[in-house]
Amino acid sequence: MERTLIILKPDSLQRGLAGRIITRFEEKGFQFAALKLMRVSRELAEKHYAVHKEKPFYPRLIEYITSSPVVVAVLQGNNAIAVSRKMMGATFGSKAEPGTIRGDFGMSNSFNLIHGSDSPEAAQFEIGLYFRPDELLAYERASERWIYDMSGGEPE
Ligand code: D4T
Repeated sequence: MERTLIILKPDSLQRGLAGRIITRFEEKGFQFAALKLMRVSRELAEKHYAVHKEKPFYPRLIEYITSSPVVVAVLQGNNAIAVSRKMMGATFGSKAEPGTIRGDFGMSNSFNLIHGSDSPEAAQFEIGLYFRPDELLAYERASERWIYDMSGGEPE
């Protein structure tokens, strides 16, 4: 099973959408390996978004992510990165398809409600930035055998 980091950005909480967004991932069948409310420090934000340092939107991105608390979570599931990013929709709320999180809840391009790791390497790096190893929990869910067809030995 793959793990990925998601962040419900400040606008998700300020607009009272955090619970509904979390529910979408629960209903889809993801398992939460970690979940917490936190304030992102400038230092942490700069580490996370280092790849965007030279981009024109970088200063506003740092302002935004540090402006108010966020919910960070580690989602676990088969193809967790691709599946969760598909649920989020295109980066800009104005372009995201209806049915996706950004498409259903967002109008803004920069206030885009949610972050999700975009590769296994990014997921490993970002999970390590936001969580200590002992905050990641492994546990059995009774529903697991009805979320995936395991009859072939692999999740289907
Ligand atoms: P994140 O990283 O938040 O999951 O978003 P994406 O993976 O979908 O998008 P990204 O890395 O290209 O951009 C990171 C972050 O910067 C904001 N942004 C991006 C912005 O404010 N203006 C822009 O022109 C772009 C490209 C939105 C997401």
